[in-house]
Amino acid sequence: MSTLSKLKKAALAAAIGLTLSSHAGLTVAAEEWKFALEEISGSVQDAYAQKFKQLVEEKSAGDINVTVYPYGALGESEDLTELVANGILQFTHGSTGILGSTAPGMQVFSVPYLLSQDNQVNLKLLTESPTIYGPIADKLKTRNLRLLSMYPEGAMVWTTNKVVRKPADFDNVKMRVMASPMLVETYKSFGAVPTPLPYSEVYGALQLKMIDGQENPVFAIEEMKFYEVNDVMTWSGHQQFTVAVLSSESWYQGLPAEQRKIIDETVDELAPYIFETQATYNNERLEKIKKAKPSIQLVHLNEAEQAAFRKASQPMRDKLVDLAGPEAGAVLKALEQEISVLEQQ
Ligand code: 6CS
Repeated sequence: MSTLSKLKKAALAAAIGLTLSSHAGLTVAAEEWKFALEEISGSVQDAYAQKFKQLVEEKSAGDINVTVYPYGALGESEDLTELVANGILQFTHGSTGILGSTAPGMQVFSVPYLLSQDNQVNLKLLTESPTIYGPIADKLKTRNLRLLSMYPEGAMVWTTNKVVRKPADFDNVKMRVMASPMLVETYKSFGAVPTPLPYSEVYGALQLKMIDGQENPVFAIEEMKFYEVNDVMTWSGHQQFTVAVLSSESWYQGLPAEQRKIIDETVDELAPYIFETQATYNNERLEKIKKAKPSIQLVHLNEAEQAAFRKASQPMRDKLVDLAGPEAGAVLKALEQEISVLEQQ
């Protein structure tokens, strides 16, 4: 093939969203699957997507190329979910905090103290739960979203400028939350002033003192540099940051069986990998923060201190029903039941 016709073919393939790969001695058009992240390169979501890319490309022997789009390339979290629902992107991550505005039942994961302190329990729950892959996934299907998997990205840690050990310490403290009505209500119940903001605006808002604090896992506090503009990190034990891996339902259903199998197998293989990776990332990033800012104050709430926040947020169970309907209340009860059974095993 002449260089010109090779170039023409490449340009045409690029125009229709295909890339070229060599297969059994022939140059064939590889399909491109686009995977968007709500986080930057080097994040936990990036680790997931890069491994997904590696496994899918290996399993398809080069017939499929996965392109990973880090946060900032395509839009905010809500935009990414919309692009997947419309079939423009094939995969995205959806933080349950933000996904609640698309699928109200997802707000169940914003109920404080829901998940177990034991991540082996959470691994089983988030990858196999009949409630998650039954009623919750069915609700997402009505928005043309397929729930492929869920995983935690680490314990939520508060960053603030003052020490917060009891709900009264949150008085007048403006805490940034993801745009979820449940998170707004939760932080009100904790005694703070919740302030929803997009992820990209948190650093600037902290720097300009438009907000006083925020919550996120340690790896995110490090890579988004929130520790530079806050002085205290507090492990409150109230929640894990959980995320859903989503694809377009109609796109998935239209795939040949062998490609659906590649996705399903890859997602299964990734579950233990990402559970371990997020723990490593969170541990390593804490060391980075301590090195970069030795003055950072690290606070771990003890059992009694946690109990005060737990008590203050008790009405959130009823609030979930007010905000997301009785089905969400039933989902919460079913998940609590599953967690308690898994904890006994
Ligand atoms: O706080 C947020 O909005 C974001 N936090 C993380 C760790 N991932 C994505 C999410 O949008």
